Amino acid sequence: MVKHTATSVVTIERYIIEQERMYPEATGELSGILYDMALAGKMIANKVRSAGLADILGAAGGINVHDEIQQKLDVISNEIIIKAFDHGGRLCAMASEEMPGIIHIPDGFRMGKYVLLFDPLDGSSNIDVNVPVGTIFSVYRKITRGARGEMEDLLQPGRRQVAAGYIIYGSSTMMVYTTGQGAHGFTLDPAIGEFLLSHPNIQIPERGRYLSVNEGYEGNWDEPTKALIRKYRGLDGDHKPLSVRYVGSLVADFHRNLLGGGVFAYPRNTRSPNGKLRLLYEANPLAFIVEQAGGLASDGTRRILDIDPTELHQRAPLFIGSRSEVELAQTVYAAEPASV
Ligand code: P6P
Repeated sequence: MVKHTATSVVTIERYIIEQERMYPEATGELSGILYDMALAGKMIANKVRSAGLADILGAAGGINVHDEIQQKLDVISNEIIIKAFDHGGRLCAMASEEMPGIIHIPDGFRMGKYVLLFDPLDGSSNIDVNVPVGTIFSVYRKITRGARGEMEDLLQPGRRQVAAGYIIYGSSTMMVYTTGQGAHGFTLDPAIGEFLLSHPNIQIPERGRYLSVNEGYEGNWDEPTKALIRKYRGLDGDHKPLSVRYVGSLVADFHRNLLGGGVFAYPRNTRSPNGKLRLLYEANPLAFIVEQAGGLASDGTRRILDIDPTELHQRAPLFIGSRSEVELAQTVYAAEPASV
C-alpha cells in the first residue's frame, strides 16, 4: 500500500484500487461497490445542493416505514442508490431504511455475492433549514446458498461487515469509508467532480471534547442514564465537562466527534425503550468506522457489532465515539442496568 499524506492528490478510485491490491484474491467487486456508492453520493450531493433552489423542499407526502413525513429528497436519494446498484451484478439484494422489506435485484440482471444496506438521506428533516445530512451504507458478503439474496443475508451482525461508510453533505461533501484497513476520508472537489483523499487513516482522540445528546429527553431517562450524562457534563466533580454539540443529524454529529473527539449518545427512554436509531442502517456502519478509527460503539452493555439482528428496522440505544467516554457508559450501566 502506497503511503499517502493529506497533501497527496489521490482520487478515491485510485485509493480503492491500491487497497484492493493488498488482497491478491480480490475480484474487484467490492471495489466496484465503493465506486458506485461514490458516484451515487455525487449525484445526491448535486440534488441536496440545489434543494434550496428548485421547489423540491418540503414533504413528498409519502410516509416511510417509521411513520415519519418523507422528505422529497429522501425519495430521490433512495431511487438514486437503487438505480446505481440494481444492474451492476455485484449485489444479490439490498435493504433501505426508507423501505419496509428486502429489495431484490430485478430478474434478468446478474446477481453478485454482496448485500448492501443503506440509509439514503439520514437527518432529512433538517434539509429545509440547511443543516448537514448524510448517506450511510453497509456491505456484507452473501451467506445463503443460491444466487438470490435472502433476509438471512441482510440480518447479519455488524462484525461481519466487509465495508461501511457515509457521505456527509455539509459545508463540503465528504465520503468516509472502511474495508477493515482503517477509516479514510475523501473530500469532493466540485470543480472536477472527484473525491480526493483528505483524511488518510482517521484516528479518533482517545478522550472526547464533545457530548452529542438530546437533553430534551432527560425527563424520560432512567437514573443510570441521568447519572451518566451528569458525568459527561462534569457535574459529578470527577470528570472534565464536555462541550455539548447536538445538531440533530447523526452523520453531522458523528463526523465532528470522529475528527475532534467526543461521544454521541442516544439512550433508551420511556418513549423509545430501544432508542431511536436503527441498528442495521445507522449503528452498525458507524460502529465499524469508529472502531477502525480507534473508538468504540455500544448499546450501553453490548458492543454494537456483536448484536445479532432479528429484524431489518430494529432500533438500538447508541453510545459511539471516543473510547474513554463509551467505556464510561458501559461502566455506569454495568453498575446499575438501564430500567426503561
Ligand atoms: P432527536 C434524524 O431524524 C435522526 O434519525 C438522526 O439523524 C439524529 O441523530 C436523530 O434522528 C435526532 O433525533 O430525537 O434528537 O430529534
